[in-house]
Amino acid sequence: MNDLDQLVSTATAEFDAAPTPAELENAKARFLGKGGRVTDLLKSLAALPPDEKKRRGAEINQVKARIEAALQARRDHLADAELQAQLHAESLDVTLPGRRRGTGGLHPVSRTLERIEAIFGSMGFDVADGPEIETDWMNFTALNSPKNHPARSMQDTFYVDLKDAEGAWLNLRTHTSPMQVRYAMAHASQHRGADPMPEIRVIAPGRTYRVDSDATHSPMFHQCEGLWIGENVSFKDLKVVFADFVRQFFETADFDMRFRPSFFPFTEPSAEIDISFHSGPLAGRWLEVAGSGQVHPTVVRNFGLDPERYIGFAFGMGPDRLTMLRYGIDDVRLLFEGDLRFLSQFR
Ligand code: 2NM
Repeated sequence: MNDLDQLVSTATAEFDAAPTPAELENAKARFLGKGGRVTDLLKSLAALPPDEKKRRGAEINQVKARIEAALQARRDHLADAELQAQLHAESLDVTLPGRRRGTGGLHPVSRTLERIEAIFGSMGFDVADGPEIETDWMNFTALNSPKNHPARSMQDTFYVDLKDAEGAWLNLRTHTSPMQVRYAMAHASQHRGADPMPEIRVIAPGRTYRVDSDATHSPMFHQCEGLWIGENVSFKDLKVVFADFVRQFFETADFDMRFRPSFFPFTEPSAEIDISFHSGPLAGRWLEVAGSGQVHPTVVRNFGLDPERYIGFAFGMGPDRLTMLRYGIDDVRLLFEGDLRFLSQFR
C-alpha cells in the first residue's frame, strides 16, 4: 500500500470511529481542513517539477475525493442512526389498548340503599319514595309531634320560604316518616271496605335534612324507615324482621340484638335497637342501629285506620351510618364531599 492509499484508509478508520457528528467534523478537519493532511499534500506540490506536479496532483485529488466520499458515508450513517434512535424513542405501539374514560360506580350509600331495598323486598316490603319538601302536617302533626316540639324550631329544621294550603311553612323533611303517612293513607283509602284490609308493609328510603353538621352529622343525610301494620302485628315480628335484616346486611349471624326503652312521639312503646357483633372489626361493643316502636294510636288514626283494630310497628335507621359501619368509615362528611379519590375505592 503506498502512502496515499494508507492515508485514505487512516481517514476512513478515523471517520468510522467517530461516534457523533461533532467528532466526525473534528476528524474531517484533521484531513481536509486548513492544516489537514490532504491540504498539506496539496501544498507540497509547489516544490515539484511540472510533470511530476501534474501526475501527483491528480493522484492527490483522487485521494481527496475518496476521503470526502468516506466522510459522506459516515455522515449518512450517523444521520440514519440518529433517525432510527429517535423513531425508537418516540415509537407508538398501536396495538396497546386505548385509554378509556374511567367507569363510574354507585355511591357507597346508594349501594347500601340497594341492599336494604333488596333485603326488605325479599321479606315482602314495598319500597316507597316521595317529596323531600313536606307540609307541616305530614312531617310533624300526623306523626303526633306536638305543636311546640323543639324539632319544629328553626334550629333543627330547614324551612322553605313557601306556605302550604293551611298557611304553615313547608320544610325539608326531617325524616322519611311523612312518606309512610302518605303511603298508609293511600293504602287505607284504596282498600276502604276490604275486610280485613291487606297489611301495610313498606320501607321509605331517601334523603332527609336537619340543621346539624359535624363528623357524625351531615345536614343532608339518609334515612330508611319501615312500617308494618295489620291486625296482629307485634314487637315479636319486629324482632324477627330486624334480626333477619341485620344478618343479611352484615352477612353474619354472629351477633346479639337488644331493645332499649326509648321515646318517640310517633310510637308507644318505643325502643332503640342495638346490636353487638361477636367477631370482626366491630366486635365487642353495642352499636345503636335503629329506633323503633309500636305505632302510636293517634298516628294509626291519622293513616285513616281504626287503632282499635289495626296495630303494628315502625322503625327508622340511618343508611349513612350503616355504610360507615360496614366499610369502616369514621367521618360522615367523606360520604358527601364528592372526592373521587375516596369514592372510587367503592367501585
Ligand atoms: C323511627 C323510630 C321509631 C317511624 C314511625 C313511623 C310512622 F310513620 F309509622 F309513624 N315511621 N317511622 C319511626 C319509629 C321512626 O326512627 C328513628
